Amino acid sequence: MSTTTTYQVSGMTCEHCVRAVTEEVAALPGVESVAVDLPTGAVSVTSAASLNPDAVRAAIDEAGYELVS
Ligand code: 9UX
Repeated sequence: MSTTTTYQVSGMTCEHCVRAVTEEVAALPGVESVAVDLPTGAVSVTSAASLNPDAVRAAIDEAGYELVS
C-alpha cells in the first residue's frame, strides 16, 4: 500500500526549482511519485513504504533547498 507524506520545503521560487526538487526526491528508493506546489512549498511524496526522513532531507539539500518540516 502506498503512503503519501507532505513535506514543507523552503527556497523554491520557480518551476526550475520545482523540477530540481522533484528529480532528486524521485530518485530515492521506493518513491513512486512527487508532487510540488510551488506557492506553498508543499512537497507530497508517494512511496511504497514510509521513507527515511533523513534521506528526504538529504535529497532536498542536494537539490539546493531546505526541508523545513
Ligand atoms: Mo529559478 Mo530556483 O531561476 O533556485 S531555479 S529560482
